[in-house]
Amino acid sequence: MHQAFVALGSNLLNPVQQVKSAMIALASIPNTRVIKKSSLYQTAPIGYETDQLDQVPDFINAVVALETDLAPLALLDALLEIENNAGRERPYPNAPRVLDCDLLLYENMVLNTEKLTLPHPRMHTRGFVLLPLFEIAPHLSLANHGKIAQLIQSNQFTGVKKLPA
Ligand code: PH2
Ligand code: MG
Ligand code: MG
Repeated sequence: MHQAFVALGSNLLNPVQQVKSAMIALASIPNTRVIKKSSLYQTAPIGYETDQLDQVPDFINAVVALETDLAPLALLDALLEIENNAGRERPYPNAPRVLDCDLLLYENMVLNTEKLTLPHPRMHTRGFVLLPLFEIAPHLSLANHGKIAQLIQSNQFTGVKKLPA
């Protein structure tokens, strides 16, 4: 079995329900178990122009730890299928989405291919990923950016609010 971490995000069509349903869908991937689930977090949108921001709804984000027998690309395909089943459309980059399922980490694997980059190339800059990840894996280190506890300490991540269980 291999350990993997997946980030979930939604800012369209009842995001809380989308993320909860995605957690259930992850548990039904073949040869895969959900080991840990973070709380849900309400997070301010990152990576949009300031003049767009008032039109972009807040996200709900969470991170899940998996154990899987699937290889990374097979797991990625399963994640894309979960997005598609949720009705994911891609009208333009960073469009509001019913569900985004990003493979963050697969063991300590470092991979740079067209289809998949591991660790996820932006995860070390994103409070909406690091804070839920820290909740379920406080001792984790990234192959390329060190301890996540350290990353959280040295960045002032704002706009990430843990929701009550
Ligand atoms: N996902 C993005 C871009 N910006 N901001 C927040 N708060 N949460 C996200 O999941 C997110 C984002 C691209 O995938
Ligand atoms: Mg994403
Ligand atoms: Mg994605």
